[in-house]
Amino acid sequence: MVLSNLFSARIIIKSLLAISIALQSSMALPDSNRTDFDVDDDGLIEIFDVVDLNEIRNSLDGASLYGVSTGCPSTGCSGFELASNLNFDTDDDGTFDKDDIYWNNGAGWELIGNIDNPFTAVFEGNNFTISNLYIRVEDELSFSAGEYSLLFGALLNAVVQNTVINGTIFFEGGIIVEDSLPQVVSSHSSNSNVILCNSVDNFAEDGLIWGGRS
Ligand SMILES: [Ca+2]
Ligand SMILES: [Ca+2]
Ligand SMILES: [Ca+2]
Repeated sequence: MVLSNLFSARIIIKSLLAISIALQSSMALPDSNRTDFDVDDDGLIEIFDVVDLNEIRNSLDGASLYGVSTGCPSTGCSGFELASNLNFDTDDDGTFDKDDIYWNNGAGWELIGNIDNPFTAVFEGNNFTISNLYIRVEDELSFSAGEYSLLFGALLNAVVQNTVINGTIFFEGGIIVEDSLPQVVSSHSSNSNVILCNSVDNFAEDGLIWGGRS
């Protein structure tokens, strides 16, 4: 009797485990299901799409993505690298609007990292382009000159290189300092290098758009 009860308990536990594993795998993002997060073993985790890019904000030290570092070298991973061009016009209809993943009620992209929690790793763009990145700023007075940024909010001991960004910072109103062009990162950088990065950007305000290059 005791043996049979034990046997039943084991079957129940096994069944529960199987259900749990099935639930976990069905809930997980496809991107987090990789068997190798650093395919070329250079210590930089590959970024394949905008969802991967967005997840960097939760791994500011570059050691993992989605909390996983499977496939990184034994010394660990120390950053990220673009493995593809990225386009924030995620439904590919030619415009960035409410039907795109990171529309965010019109606020658009949230910068990666801030002064309190800066990005501290390597971001290698491999000369790929990030397109249709859009940021809406309600109060441009919160940005002092030179701090207009499209991708990163703050860097510390970081390297960002070989990245091209095509995007727009949209101001709700007010005066824009014309010689302050959008940057890949804000001026909140400490002991960091930003090398060969290019933003081909626009500022926009009240229907006016003018180009800039930094
Ligand atoms: Ca890699
Ligand atoms: Ca690997
Ligand atoms: Ca779209």
